[in-house]
Amino acid sequence: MLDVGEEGSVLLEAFSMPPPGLAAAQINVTYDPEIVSVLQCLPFTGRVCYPVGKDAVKLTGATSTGQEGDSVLAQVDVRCEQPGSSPLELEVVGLFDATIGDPQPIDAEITDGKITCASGPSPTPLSNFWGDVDCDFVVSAVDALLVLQIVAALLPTAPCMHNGDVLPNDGLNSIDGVLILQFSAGIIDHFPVEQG
Ligand SMILES: [Ca+2]
Ligand SMILES: [Ca+2]
Repeated sequence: MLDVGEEGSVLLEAFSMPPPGLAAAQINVTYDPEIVSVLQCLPFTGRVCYPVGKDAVKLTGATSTGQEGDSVLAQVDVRCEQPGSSPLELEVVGLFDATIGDPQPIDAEITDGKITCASGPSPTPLSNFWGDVDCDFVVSAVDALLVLQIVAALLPTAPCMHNGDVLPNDGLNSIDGVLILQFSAGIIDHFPVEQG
């Protein structure tokens, strides 16, 4: 799982290749270019790996001796572009073993991968819940009291002080505290700042 803008790597691996081992491979990997972009594809031992179009990388290559067991074929470096999930679909065009003079196809079970991009720590927009200076999403007498304490310099700040200036253009002062108190008591049903 990556955040948007974050980079990560995906390994293309071959598992449990029987003797004489994997020698030639051609594999296409497709992905969702809306979600991820491929920065580069690093092949291992005797292979080449390159992007094809906007939504695929192609891995191809051959080694004269086979690779038995598990091996890494390539490393694909990706970056998350959008929140979401991109499949990594593998299409095995061909896998051949290292039988000299007569490479035999290898049957392989394909395991597709997936990349999940989280939206990440996007900056939360500073939205106003007017009158609520202690961030509890309730406008109460406590909020009015906090404003009055700030105005009296008894308190340096409040967690959501930006919600306190309900009569704008004159800074935070005792009028704001009174308005918040009136709102909490139901005497007024909106603040001057909310008009227009
Ligand atoms: Ca509150
Ligand atoms: Ca004010």
